[in-house]
Amino acid sequence: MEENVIASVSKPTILKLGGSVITIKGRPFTPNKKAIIRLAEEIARSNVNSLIIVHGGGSFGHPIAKQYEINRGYKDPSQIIGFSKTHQAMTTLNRLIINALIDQDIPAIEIQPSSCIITKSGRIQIMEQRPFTKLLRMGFVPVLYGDAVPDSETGFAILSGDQLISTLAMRLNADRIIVGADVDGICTADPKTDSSAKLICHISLSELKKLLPKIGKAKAPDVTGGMVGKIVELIPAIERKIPTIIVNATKPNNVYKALKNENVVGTIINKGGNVAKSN
Ligand code: IP8
Repeated sequence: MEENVIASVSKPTILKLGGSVITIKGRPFTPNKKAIIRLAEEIARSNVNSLIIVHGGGSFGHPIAKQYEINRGYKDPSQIIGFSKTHQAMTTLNRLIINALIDQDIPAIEIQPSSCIITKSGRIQIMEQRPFTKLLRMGFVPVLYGDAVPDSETGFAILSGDQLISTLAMRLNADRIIVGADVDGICTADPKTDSSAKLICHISLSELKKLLPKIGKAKAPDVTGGMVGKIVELIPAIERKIPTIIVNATKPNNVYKALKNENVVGTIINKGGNVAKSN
């Protein structure tokens, strides 16, 4: 396709589909097929122009990465096959997402983080983004995922989908970040262990930083840090004024509403604390 027939570029929306939404977290290598199909349908219905999707590892990437201690870096030759298996698990999950999206006529295209990213001690150091930004401009929907990636200091590392969304949002000057999680948003305490926890609809970055110690860590074998890890990763993008909303993607229509910029139950985080939308 020639440059002059490429659709005009608007700032992309970055959508994260959490691993606990698209897989059954306690059961290794078990996709939540119903959720995947529903989310693909919601994404298609929203008809968002310029979209990048990033998904998490859930019960595919995390248990195997943990078994081979991939997130500790290369220590022993026996881990090499574990790196391959972790990546294989992620591509298997990615295939299910891509298939569901294409079934909805969304021109989804897999982008393998392990082939275009090198981290340095777990942080993105090199990212070759030209192929997928070119595809994005042509109207494709790049689909990336948390992955086992080469690392210039430690040999290899686990790159979380959350670090990816934040980095992509900053590098591509994203319009917004939508995080589809398995909770309603950020609460005053950990909603999975504390029944008095209340949802916070809007929060500023400074308030969020104060609240972080009270928010729970993931219980499932999550090598990248659960909700706290998620939020810490988002901070640099929010600091650059990229509005971010966390919604419960296990509940039908939340991702659709967030993509359409409609009112939706969730937590909006922004740098200053004042945003247009409320619940
Ligand atoms: O679920 C981690 O991605 P996340 C992916 O977004 C792997 O933290 C390979 C464990």
